[in-house]
Amino acid sequence: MAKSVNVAIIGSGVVGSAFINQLNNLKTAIKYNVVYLAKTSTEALYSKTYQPVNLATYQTEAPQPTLSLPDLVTFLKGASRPTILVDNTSSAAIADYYPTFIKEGISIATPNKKAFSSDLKVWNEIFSNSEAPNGGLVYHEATVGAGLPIIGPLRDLVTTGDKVEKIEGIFSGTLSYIFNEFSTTEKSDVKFSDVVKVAKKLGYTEPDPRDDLNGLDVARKVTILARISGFEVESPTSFPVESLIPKELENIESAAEFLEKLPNYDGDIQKIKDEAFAEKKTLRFVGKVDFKENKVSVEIGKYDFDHPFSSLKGSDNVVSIKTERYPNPLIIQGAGAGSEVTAHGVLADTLKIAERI
Ligand code: NHO
Repeated sequence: MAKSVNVAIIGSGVVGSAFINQLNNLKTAIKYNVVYLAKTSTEALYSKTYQPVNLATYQTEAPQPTLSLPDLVTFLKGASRPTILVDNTSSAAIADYYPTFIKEGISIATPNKKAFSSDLKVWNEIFSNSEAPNGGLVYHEATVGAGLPIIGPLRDLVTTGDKVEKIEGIFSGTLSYIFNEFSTTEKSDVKFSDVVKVAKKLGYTEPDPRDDLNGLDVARKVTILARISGFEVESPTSFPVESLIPKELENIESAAEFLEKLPNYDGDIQKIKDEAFAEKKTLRFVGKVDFKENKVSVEIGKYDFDHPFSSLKGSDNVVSIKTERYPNPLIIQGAGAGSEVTAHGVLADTLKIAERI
């Protein structure tokens, strides 16, 4: 008989709906029974007899109220098959519950960064529960670089005994786009505020661009990579993070007013860009983990015109991993944002878990 596993999906937004569509079109030997699908925080599809949810028609089916997290654990544990919980939300409450799910033997695949980049205590709890007998597995490739293979290969290097010396990368699709357009190897007078406005218009930024420009999303991703490499980062606010938001505009209420006033500060970043250009360098917004200098940081960096970071295109991500085995760094580059690539990262993790449980 073919192997089958149960899947519980939480969230059907941008990534969640792409995930559901990819799962629905999957052709593998393992059968995936979606026994619970929370479309939103209030509406869910499930049946007491664990009948699979129809992924082709889920959008129009009449929902029931969602189960509370403790009730969800009870429901999933009542099934005869092992379960993979796919969290496609950015909910901190669900992330805080990961240690319990894992302790109860429920595995997790997720692009939600919250649990892995908040307090170190939660990270430790998640992975110690996962290593315990009967603990669930945890895969979170899409928390850094969307579908790019970064976390898996980095974990493989570390577990096989390699020593990370330095990780350096461009981890925000939004900030990649902004800097790739703003600071080029050819002279340009394009203004920082204009690039931010175009990025917003193209849908590359969060509704309030300050949520990209404050560097916190990059800090969360760097926290995750640092921890995998063995750097015990306490939280994403425990190391220096350069914000691209002018101090005076931090507390302005609306995103619209922020964008209106941003041009007043173009001169400051233009000066840094011109200085870099004179040295034949570009500006890039980078996250770094440097073991030699015992330092984790998020900042604007300057890169020679012929450095791989300088030739980055669109909203691509890039990471350079220097280890004992790879003194010439391992470079991973490609689309690091978007629903399809993020969803495929989550789905690939789901398949890996299914093979192991
Ligand atoms: P949405 O579209 O807001 O969807 C979230 C859904 O969860 C909503 O439908 C909401 O109703 C539901 N929900 C919330 N709480 C719930 C609860 N308690 N129970 C049930 N449902 C609940 O968010 P996204 O965009 O689909 O994101 C989902 C997760 O993927 C987030 O953790 C996000 O950080 C992560 N993620 C998204 C993207 C993306 O493409 N949208 C990326 C990476 C990770 O690589 C992508 C990217 O663009 C990264 C970034 N913008 C960059 O680098 O510039």
